[in-house]
Amino acid sequence: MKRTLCILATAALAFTTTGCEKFQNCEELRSKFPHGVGMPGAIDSTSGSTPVTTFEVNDAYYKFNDHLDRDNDQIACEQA
Ligand SMILES: [Ca+2]
Repeated sequence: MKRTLCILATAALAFTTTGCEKFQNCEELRSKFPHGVGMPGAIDSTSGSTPVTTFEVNDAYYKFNDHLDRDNDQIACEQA
């Protein structure tokens, strides 16, 4: 499982104190994570008969962008 750790960042306003970017919308998030980002063990509940399984597993990034998880399945901006 690929995981990206967030590191300390001090510069750009788009970065939080953990270094995770907070995105304004799914278009922005998908520029970094094309299939969305979610918590470990999350299961897509909104993509019909074929759940998205290719999202990036990264709990820190998910937590900073959980406002983009409209159905609360612990995956933000899931897309095949
Ligand atoms: Ca979701």
